[in-house]
Amino acid sequence: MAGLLDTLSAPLRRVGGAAWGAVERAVNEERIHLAVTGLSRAGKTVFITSLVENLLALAGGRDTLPLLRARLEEGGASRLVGVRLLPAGSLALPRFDHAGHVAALAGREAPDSSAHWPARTEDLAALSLEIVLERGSALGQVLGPRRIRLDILDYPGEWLLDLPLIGMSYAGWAEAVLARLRTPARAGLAAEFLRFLDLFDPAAPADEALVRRGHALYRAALEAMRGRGLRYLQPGRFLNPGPRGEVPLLWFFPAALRGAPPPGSAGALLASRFEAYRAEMRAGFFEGPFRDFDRQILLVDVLGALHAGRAAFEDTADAIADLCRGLGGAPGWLGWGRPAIKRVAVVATKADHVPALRREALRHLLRAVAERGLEGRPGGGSDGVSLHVAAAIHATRDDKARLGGRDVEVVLGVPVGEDRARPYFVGDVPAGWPPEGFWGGEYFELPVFRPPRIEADRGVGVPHIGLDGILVALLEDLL
Ligand SMILES: Nc1nc2c(ncn2[C@@H]2O[C@H](COP(=O)(O)OP(=O)(O)OP(=O)(O)O)[C@@H](O)[C@H]2O)c(=O)[nH]1
Ligand SMILES: [Mg+2]
Repeated sequence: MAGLLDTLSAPLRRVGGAAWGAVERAVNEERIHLAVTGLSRAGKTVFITSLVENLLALAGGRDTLPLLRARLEEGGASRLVGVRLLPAGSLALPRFDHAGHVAALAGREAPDSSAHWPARTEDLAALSLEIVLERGSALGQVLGPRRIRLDILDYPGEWLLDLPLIGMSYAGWAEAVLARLRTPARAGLAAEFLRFLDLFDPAAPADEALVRRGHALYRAALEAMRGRGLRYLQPGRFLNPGPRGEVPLLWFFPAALRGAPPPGSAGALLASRFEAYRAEMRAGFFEGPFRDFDRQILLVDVLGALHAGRAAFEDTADAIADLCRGLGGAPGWLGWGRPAIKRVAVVATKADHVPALRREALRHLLRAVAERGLEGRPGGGSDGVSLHVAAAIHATRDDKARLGGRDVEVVLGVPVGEDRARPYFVGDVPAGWPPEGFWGGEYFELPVFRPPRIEADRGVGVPHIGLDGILVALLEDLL
């Protein structure tokens, strides 16, 4: 049987190896560009690291992804032939440092061998993974195994929010940012910048020192807002400049223009830098490596936003809504034709902060957040969209504790910097958009639990919640 493809291919082989390679790839290889997206600190890098480790472990015979394993079983045997990280080849992008992230989680980088979370992402990084599957059908016997090539991109989360920005003019963007900045949750944090703006005249001749001062104050305001859990923060490179560091096109800030600014004025300088920034992000990020993806994971730290208070929660929801609109996947998205996104998995991350009983409520809360975005999605609605609750790395275990005279479900985890496990009670997770009475007004952060120390060399995978369901939803048509 296996001879059939050989017989059919014989003329092509004579034409040349390159032609044969192309035919073989067309028949046997499916290339998927998977964008793992999310705002800053949503959990992208941890997610990719765990996904890869668990896929490698699954191929090594460990039951790390039960739903995926079940999907690949046929007649009592697995159709999974293998999983491997592909060599970097001639990639123009930096490579995702999978080994480095695993080493941190395995405690190899710490003097006391304790596990650490990977560091904040400062630049784009790419990774390619190949999943080899036996074909189920009789035709499979003729053609041999299929290869699914997953190209995955990691990037600093702050940059994603430049997506709504690149469709705007300077004047329109500044107006929108200033309206948000003057809301009560932000005005206090941006007070010094707002006072500066009161005295700033965009029609006056450009004074570089003054423009730099405005830029520094705006940037300080963004940092203060990020520190309070606010997430709708633009431009992304003000918070995370990336490998090119401080370049003059960054030195702008939002200021209200009254009509077109005269040539040589401060307003004209701000607008020209905004245009240069926009053009660079568009060419270097959104139209470059970010352009071709056809499946998407959107990670949302719903619990973190909920705990940071009403302003942070609404801010995250607004950001997610605008991203869903932009990333929705209709051809012609933001004016340049891009392939449609076939499947989107929207995921509430870090679900190991709540015990199993409350994860269903978290899913409903995620639905409420996602629905606002999906309504405005080009092409409309929730086609191809699935909702999930997950923890890329399960750093806790469920337990019960006595609190205020009653038994409550808690999670047990070791906070970073401590060495004993503590119970943590997340409080109520509303099973929908939080009602008025929900908000207490205070701000607090979710505890950061130490990750479990993984055994990097044994290929046993990483404990997680829900990664298998996400993979099945995203890749089902290919499995
Ligand atoms: N308990 C728990 N914490 C998590 C999980 N995933 C992420 N975290 C926490 O969230 C932090 C941020 O995760 P990253 O994966 O670095 O987030 P990111 O989206 O890559 O962030 P940027 O690179 O800054 O955009 C980690 O350092 C952990 O503290 C998880 O599954 N469980
Ligand atoms: Mg990251």
